[in-house]
Amino acid sequence: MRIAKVLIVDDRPENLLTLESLLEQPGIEVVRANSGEEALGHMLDHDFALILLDVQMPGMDGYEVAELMRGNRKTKHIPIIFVTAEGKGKAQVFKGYESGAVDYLFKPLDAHIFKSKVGVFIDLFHHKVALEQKSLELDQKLVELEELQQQLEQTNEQLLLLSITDGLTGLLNKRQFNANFSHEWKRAYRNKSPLSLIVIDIDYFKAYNDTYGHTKGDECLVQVAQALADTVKRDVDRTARVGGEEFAIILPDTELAGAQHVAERVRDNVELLAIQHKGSPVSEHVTVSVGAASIIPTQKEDTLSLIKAADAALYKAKGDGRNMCCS
Ligand code: GH3
Ligand code: MG
Ligand code: MG
Ligand code: MG
Repeated sequence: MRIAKVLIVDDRPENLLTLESLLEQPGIEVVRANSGEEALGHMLDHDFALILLDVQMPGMDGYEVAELMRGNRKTKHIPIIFVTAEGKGKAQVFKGYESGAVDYLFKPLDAHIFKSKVGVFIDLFHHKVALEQKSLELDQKLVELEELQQQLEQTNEQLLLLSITDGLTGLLNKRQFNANFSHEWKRAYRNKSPLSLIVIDIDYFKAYNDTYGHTKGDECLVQVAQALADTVKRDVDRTARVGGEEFAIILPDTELAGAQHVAERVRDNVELLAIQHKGSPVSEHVTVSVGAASIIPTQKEDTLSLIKAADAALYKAKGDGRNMCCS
């Protein structure tokens, strides 16, 4: 338990001695002051549980000390009990309360009354200290809670990201492609705006795996995916891995000419990766075939029509010799 400090202020040493002996008990530390000025000096160094203040003192009297304390943010909550000579009128007592005292005791002091009154304030002080401690602990908990909430948010964001991305390439996964595609379809239908779809398939990828192994095959997929992501510049465009070695790009607000342009850049950029492919009959490097299609939707739920059109264009690109774009 924290020591409760009590300041006693009196100009007469014998009064200070009396007060000190009455206050002598474990848990209480007494600080003495011989004048109002000295009392104020102590205020800044200590956190007092209680002040016992003489009224009549040469120099600054008890009322002035009390008023100065009330005017100071640091000391205004410290309880003051005036201790003064008996025989003073009611007016004096009122003046004492007005200057901020919580009680008024008369000398000679009755030990029993004195101790019980002081005891009340010492108890209140301990209660206050305990509450302050609790409040500090709660503040600390609040900081921890905020940290935990931040971690939770980050984890949720990571989970969300993982649930929509393809683990190998970091592109959107098939499920998210479907969700985005149907969303963009509805928007294009509402706005009567063109929606384009590009589908991409790596040429002779089975042969690539057979020649270089599955691990190299995976590395190739990552590189191709990166080339696709780098090719597609607009924020609204969405690039996804929709099959083993198949990719798709959704191009909102894009007409066929725009889609054809992107398709050709995609094909070109993959070829420029210059990934060696000895097993390919069409090129010494890894290449892709690309199908593009565009539509202004006239039906609310007919997403398959655009997918079929793009797939048909891809099939044509494969049939016409691969490493090419069709639409
Ligand atoms: P085509 O030019 O007609 O597209 O020939 P292809 O060999 O690419 O076509 P096919 O569909 O016959 O083969 C696709 C191959 O892609 C089969 C499989 O070995 C490979 N593949 C699919 N998914 C993965 C993958 O996640 N990693 C690796 N390394 N290979 C994959
Ligand atoms: Mg005096
Ligand atoms: Mg395929
Ligand atoms: Mg293929």
